[in-house]
Amino acid sequence: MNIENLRTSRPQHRVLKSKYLFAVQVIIIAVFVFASTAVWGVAPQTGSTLEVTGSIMSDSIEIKIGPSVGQVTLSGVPGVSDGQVFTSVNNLVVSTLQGDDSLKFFIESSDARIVVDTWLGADSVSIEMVTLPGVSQASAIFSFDTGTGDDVMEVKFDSNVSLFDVAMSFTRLTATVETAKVEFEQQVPGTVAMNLLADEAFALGILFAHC
Ligand SMILES: [Ca+2]
Repeated sequence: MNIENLRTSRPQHRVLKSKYLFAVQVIIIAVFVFASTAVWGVAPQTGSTLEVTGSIMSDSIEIKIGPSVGQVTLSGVPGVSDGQVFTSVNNLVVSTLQGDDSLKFFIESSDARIVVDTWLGADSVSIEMVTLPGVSQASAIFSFDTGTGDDVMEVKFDSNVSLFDVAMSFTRLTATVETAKVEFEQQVPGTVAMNLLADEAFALGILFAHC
């Protein structure tokens, strides 16, 4: 190899090295992104929609809605600070991924819209909703997809309004024994419109009490 060839080969070597480093960086970033959405949770807010995603482990997540309108407080979401508060939220979408997850909602509000997907694992989901004083109407729209595993859903309402619209759906992927319990306490005279949709795998129990 003459001197001229040596001079021309060095830039090519640098180009190859640069491409190699770029590929390594891309792989590292891809692994980091995958790990960040799997081992840790995320909670991005887009407009009025908050999407909460748990980890692939067994999570114990608590979500408080209210008492201020649009306020949501998260605890137990890996990667998200406990007690972190979100505002102007009208729609809440929660996925717990794999693991035997515990998901609890405490709602002090007269309007709640929640979509839950518990993915794999034997999961438990509970919702307690209490309407605010001085409000005459309330609405709750809950959608549950329990994925695989035998899961337990419990929903309790404490109503102080004269008109309450409730719509809930319970679906699952492959589980054979699913349990859904609904308790409704109407504290004042009024009307409750409850629309329930559950597929055949759910043992659905409803307890209604009124003043
Ligand atoms: Ca999980």
